[in-house]
Amino acid sequence: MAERNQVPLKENGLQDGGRHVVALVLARGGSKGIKLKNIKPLAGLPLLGWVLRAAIDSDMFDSVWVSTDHDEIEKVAKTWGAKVHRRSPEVSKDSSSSVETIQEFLRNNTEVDMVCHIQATSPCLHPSHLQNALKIIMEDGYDSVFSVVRRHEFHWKEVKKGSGEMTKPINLVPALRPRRQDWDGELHENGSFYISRRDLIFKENSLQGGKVAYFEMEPEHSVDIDVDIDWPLAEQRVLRYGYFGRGVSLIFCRVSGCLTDGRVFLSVSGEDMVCVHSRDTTGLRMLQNDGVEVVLLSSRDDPVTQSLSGKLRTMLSCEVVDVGDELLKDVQAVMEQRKLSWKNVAYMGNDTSDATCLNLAGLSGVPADASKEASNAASFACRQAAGMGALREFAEHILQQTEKAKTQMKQDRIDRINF
Ligand SMILES: *[C@@H]1O[C@H](CO)[C@@H](O)[C@H](O)[C@H]1NC(C)=O
Ligand SMILES: *[C@@H]1O[C@H](CO)[C@@H](O)[C@H](O)[C@H]1NC(C)=O
Ligand SMILES: CC(=O)N[C@H]1CO[C@H](CO)[C@@H](O)[C@@H]1O
Repeated sequence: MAERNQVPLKENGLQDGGRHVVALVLARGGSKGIKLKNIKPLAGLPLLGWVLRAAIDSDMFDSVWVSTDHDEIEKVAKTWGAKVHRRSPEVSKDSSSSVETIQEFLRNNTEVDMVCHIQATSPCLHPSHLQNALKIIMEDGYDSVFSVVRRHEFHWKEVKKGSGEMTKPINLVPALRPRRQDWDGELHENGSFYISRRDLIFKENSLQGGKVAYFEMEPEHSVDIDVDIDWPLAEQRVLRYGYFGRGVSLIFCRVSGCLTDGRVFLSVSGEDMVCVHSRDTTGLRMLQNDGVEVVLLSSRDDPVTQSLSGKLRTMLSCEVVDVGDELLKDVQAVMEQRKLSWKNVAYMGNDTSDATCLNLAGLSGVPADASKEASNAASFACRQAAGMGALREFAEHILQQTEKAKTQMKQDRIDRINF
C-alpha cells in the first residue's frame, strides 16, 4: 500500500518559535474489548481515519504519527497519511501506560518539542479543536493543554453496603437544586487529546502539569467509544458531528471500464461502437455543477475509447488525458498543474492498474464488476456495474461528502470567530 504524498502539513504560520510539534495516536493491535477496534470501520472509515484526517487537515503539525505494534494498523495509518512508530513489546502490554509509550516515541524522535496525544476513540474531533487548543499552548506559553467537556451531573458519595454510613451529596444542596440553566455544570476530562511539552512528559511522567490549561469541547463532539459500546449509536453521532474533510475539487475517471461496460457493437458499415449510459453522463454534470472538475482518463492504445473520449470532451467540455503504462505519473502531472493534493481528488477506476491511484485519492470508487485489487483499494464500491450507472452512484456519494465538508467548514469558521 502506498503512502500518501506528504504535503507540508504546517501551513498557517503560528508564532511557534520554530518548535517541532507532532500529533501522535496510540493504537495497539491487541487492546482489550472489540478486536482491532482502532481500524474497525465506523461510518465507512476506519476508526483511526477520523482523527488522522482532522489532525492532518488542521495544518498545525510538522508530522502526524501512529504508534502501533500491528501490521494491519500500520497499513491503515499510512493510507491515511500518518507516519508509523513501531512500538517495542515492552510498551505494548495491557499494563503499559500511554506516558511510557509516548516517552519511547520521544526518545526515538529527538527533534520533537511538543506532542499532541490524540485518542482514536474520539472520532468527532475537528481540525478547529486542535487549532484552537494549540494556539493556547503556543501563543500563551502553556506547558500542557487537554480537552474537557461540560457536564451537569450531581455526584453522591459511595457507601459500603451494611456499613451504616449514609450517602451524602457531593456537589449539590438538595433543597436548593439548581435548574440546569442556572448551573454552569462542571468540567470533565473527555480523553480526546492531550498536548504537552517534551520536558514535562519526562520530568513529571505525565501529560498534564506545569502551566496547565484546558480546552472545552462541545458535548456533541465528545464521543468516547470506550464508553459508547454501542457502535451504531457512535456511528450516527459521527455522521452528524464528525469531520468529513475538505471535500474534493477534481475527479479522475477512467473512460473504459467505468463509463463503458466493455462491449463493442460492430455495425454493418464496419464502424465500432460503444455505449455510455445517460445516468453516468448526468452524474458527471452534477459534479461539474457543484464545482468539481472532471478529468477523463482515456487509453493511449485504444482507438475506440479515444474517439468516445473525444465525444465526451465536447459534450461535457472537460479535459481528457491519454494515459498509458505510467498512469500514476500522468495523473500526478495534472494534480501538480493545479496544485492539488490527493485528499482533494476523487478517482474512479475498475482495474488492478488503478489500485495505486484508488488508494491515494481522498475519495475513491469502483464499479461493482471491478477487479479484486481495485475493489480492495477503493473506499466506495458501487452497486451498479460499469456503464450501468456506477458513475452516477459515485457522483452522488461525492456530493454527499462535499456537502458535509462545506457545511462543516462554515461551522469551523464560526467556531473560530467565536473563540
Ligand atoms: C528507535 O531508534 C533506534 C535507533 O535509532 C532504532 O534502532 C529503533 O528501531 C527505533 N525504534 C522504533 C520503534 O522506531
Ligand atoms: C476494466 O474495464 C476494461 C474496459 O472495459 C476491461 O477491459 C477490463 O477487463 C476491466 N477489468 C476488469 C477487472 O473487469
Ligand atoms: C476518557 C474520558 O474521560 N472520557 C470521557 C469524555 O467525555 C465523555 C462524554 O462526556 C465521557 O462519556 C467519557 O467518559
